[in-house]
Amino acid sequence: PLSSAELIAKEKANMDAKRFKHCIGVSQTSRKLAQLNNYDEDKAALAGFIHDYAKQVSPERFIEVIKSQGFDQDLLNYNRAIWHGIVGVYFIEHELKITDPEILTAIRRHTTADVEMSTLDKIVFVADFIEPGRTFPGVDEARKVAFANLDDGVGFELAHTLEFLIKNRQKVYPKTLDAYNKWSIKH
Ligand code: DGI
Ligand code: FE
Ligand code: FE
Ligand code: FE
Repeated sequence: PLSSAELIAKEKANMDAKRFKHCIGVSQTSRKLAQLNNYDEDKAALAGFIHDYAKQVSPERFIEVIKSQGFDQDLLNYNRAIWHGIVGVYFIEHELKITDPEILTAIRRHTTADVEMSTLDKIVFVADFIEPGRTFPGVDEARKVAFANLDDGVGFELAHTLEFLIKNRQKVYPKTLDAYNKWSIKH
């Protein structure tokens, strides 16, 4: 494995300063959510730190990897918003040498969520949405809900994301909709 200094250097070199700051924020919030939910804090902090490692990889490079590495070719109908988690894991394995399957799955699911979500998947998904640098209208309520109950945080975030996508007439990745149906519906 890479030393922490090497990992931090690679992360920093792969994104701009603003994105790096976001990753620090997600790491800190992941640690806090792990503590509240009896999960391994260091593992959550690491997953949060690297979750957006591939966010600024070029579309050309993503397309090349989707075509050559056995990914679902339907991914070509989407863009970097979807690719940087699902396909980003390819770069995280090869360049950051991360092999922990729980961490890789949490990163894969961090944008769209999924019907099945482990505690770590939920932590990274929610931390990404409520880290201290986020300022969108509704973020304070999202924080309140998520710190009180992690599952409710997932449901709140998915409803907010669906509203955003529909308002902007953006394509909904089927997994995002499946996740909304699982986590956001009131019983
Ligand atoms: O990478 P971040 O910006 O920190 O956060 P993220 O990985 O959660 O990505 C958020 C973006 O992804 C936001 O602009 C909404 C978009 N997104 C989430 N689900 C879908 C989606 N975009 C499309 N087109 N379809 C989705 O289902
Ligand atoms: Fe992301
Ligand atoms: Fe997110
Ligand atoms: Fe993020």
